[in-house]
Amino acid sequence: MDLVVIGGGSVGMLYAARLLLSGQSVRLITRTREQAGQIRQDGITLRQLDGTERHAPIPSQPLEDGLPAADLYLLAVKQTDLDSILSALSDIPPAARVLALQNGMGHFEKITGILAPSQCLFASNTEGARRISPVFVAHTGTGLLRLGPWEEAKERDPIGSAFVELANRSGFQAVYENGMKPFAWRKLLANASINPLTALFDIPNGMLLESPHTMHLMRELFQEAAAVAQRYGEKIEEQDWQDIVKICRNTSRNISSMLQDIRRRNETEVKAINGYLVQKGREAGLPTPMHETVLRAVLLKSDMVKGKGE
Ligand code: KPL
Repeated sequence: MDLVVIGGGSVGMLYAARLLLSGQSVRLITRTREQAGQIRQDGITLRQLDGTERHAPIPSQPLEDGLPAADLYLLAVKQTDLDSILSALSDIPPAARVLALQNGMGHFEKITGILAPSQCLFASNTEGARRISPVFVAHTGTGLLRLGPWEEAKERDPIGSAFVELANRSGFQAVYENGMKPFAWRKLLANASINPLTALFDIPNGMLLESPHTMHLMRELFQEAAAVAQRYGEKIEEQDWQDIVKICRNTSRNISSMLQDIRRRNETEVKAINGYLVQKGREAGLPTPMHETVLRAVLLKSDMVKGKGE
């Protein structure tokens, strides 16, 4: 299978490096020419969970040089960077698939707006990764990769199925799901309950479990988000809360993507995560005061670290 990973952030680098190291040919497309040049020169260093480091010599090129032909494009850019990638995606071969790995919501509308629904696959990924430099990524926690079409389809997608096998051979835990929408909602609930708190308190995921105060805040965020999800037809149960606690435990050393963004002075995905819940809550007449508060607080913190809040 011809595979292209789009995005030189933590998730893109993790997938590209592990797939390449298991013998799969893979190319990495970065948003900046500078990073592509550095990767072409140095390859990617992957720090594995056991602390050992491996070198992955990955061919890389910037997005502005266009997308090479492939069977599958792993779209590993943030929601906030999606708009700048969309026009390049409209030129991919008609038989190719795009696997969207975004956190939050909003990407479904954008991607299906330019590609045929049969070309679009969606993923929910709870693997923890940290970008240490443009050529260095650390794998910081095990998780599960679920992927498939957004809505239930009559037939299993052959490229999606082949990628599930490939990902499992590369050491990921991957499963094919016929209908990703419920999992996207659950991932949204997890990100909305974990990420803003880690970003505001500047702590790794696992530390949320260490204080009754953070546990309480996380639980309140979960309950508000669950009420919104239920209003949109998702049946949220106690097990879904337990799953969020498990994600924190399994990625305990991980610095959440939102905290990584704050630390690197990048725009966060808080609008696509907590902002989405506030918006959907408003449309359904459901108040979401906790999500509104963390949304404002993360936006403020983001401005402050960028020096705009002074
Ligand atoms: O998806 C994540 C993120 O950081 O965005 C989790 C699973 C919470 C891992 O940190």
